[in-house]
Amino acid sequence: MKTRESLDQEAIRILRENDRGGFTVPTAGLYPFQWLWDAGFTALGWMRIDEARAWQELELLFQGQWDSGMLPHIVFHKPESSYFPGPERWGTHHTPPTSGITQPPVVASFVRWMLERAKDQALAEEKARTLYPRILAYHRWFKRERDPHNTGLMSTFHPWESGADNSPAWDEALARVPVDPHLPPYTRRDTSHVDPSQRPRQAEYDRYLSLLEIYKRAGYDQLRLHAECPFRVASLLIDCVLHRANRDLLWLSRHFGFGDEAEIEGWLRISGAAIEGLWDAEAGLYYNYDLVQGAPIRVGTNASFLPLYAGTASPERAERLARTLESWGHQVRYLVPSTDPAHPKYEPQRYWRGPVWAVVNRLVATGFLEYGHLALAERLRRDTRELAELSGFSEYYHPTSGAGLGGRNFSWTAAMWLDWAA
Ligand code: 9YW
Repeated sequence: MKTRESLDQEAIRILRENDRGGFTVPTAGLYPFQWLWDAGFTALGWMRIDEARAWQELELLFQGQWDSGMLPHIVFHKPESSYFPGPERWGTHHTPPTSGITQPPVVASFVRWMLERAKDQALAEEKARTLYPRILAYHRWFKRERDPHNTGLMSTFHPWESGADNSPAWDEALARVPVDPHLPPYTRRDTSHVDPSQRPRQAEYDRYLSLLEIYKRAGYDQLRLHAECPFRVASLLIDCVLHRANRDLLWLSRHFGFGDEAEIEGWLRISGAAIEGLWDAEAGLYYNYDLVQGAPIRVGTNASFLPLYAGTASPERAERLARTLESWGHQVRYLVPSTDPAHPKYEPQRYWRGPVWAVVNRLVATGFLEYGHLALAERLRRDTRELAELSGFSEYYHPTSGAGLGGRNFSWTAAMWLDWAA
């Protein structure tokens, strides 16, 4: 059992060691570039140590932004061979090199948090004001190119975009993706860093990469992908995070007097109702949605609680979600497992199929706290703290044993300690 002081020092050491001069790698070796939502969480951690460095994390992330407004999920700032697929395989021809898909858009919300908490208010005002138009362009891209029919739900084109790569929620939708018969040969790198029993299976990787070939053939034209991409889902991680991000963008617009309120309020009205349409009264939680089949995906995940973070749920639904999460809490020692522990596809050690992720705990706990479920919010914080005390700052954790899994010395887990769990 590690002490709070030694963990404080360890978390700071991890961020400093993973710093590559303005951006933070999630963990050395396994993930040697800058990832979108990792950068957001990691910036919250940097805020506790060095505010200027925290803002810089987001500035470097936006160096990868496309002219369309899209913010890619990986920015390949410097060449590194320890990760696959790298920039050549993505073939996006962007400078700096980037991937061609996005990830949960946490940035607007975290910029608001950073601004509200900053000790150096002058710096925070300047940085947030400069970031604002770039975030707005990103959210406009979502609305224009991922929701062209104004349904209120964004099309997610890759399991990687959801942030929860191999969640059982994507199994059926991914199984329908044909493996490209001309898929260029490749060697996975992830399984040379981490025990393969804690990573996605090979059949999933072949389909992850087959999707890339489809994007390249479509020239990354998003509107073509609505017709041509065989994997299209509405992901709670994307939709709930974006809904809250738009609430916070609205707040920033008012704060700075940018005058974009009417546009953003219009998005919020539609997305709020659409997220509530994902509620399942019988299960007592929200489901992701398969846009190809036009049907809910009946697998409970840690994202099933995120409409609380979005702020779209009624108090009655929040109460019901609390009961559901408590029932999960009787089945595992540490909340929140990434898959319903009673689901047949629950695998407690395999990545997004069961393990606990500190960053999702942070979002779910924020939701319960804001709906007045203080004891449950506190339990999530305590569980996250105890996992770090038991097993250090791992990528994810076993919900029963608390063992650290995946990559070690992990930036966003260390950041969540500094920002929240400690
Ligand atoms: C990969 C960096 C990323 C996270 C994702 C997580 C994993 C990368 O690591 O994906 O190559 O599989 O699933 O959410 O941003 O920490």
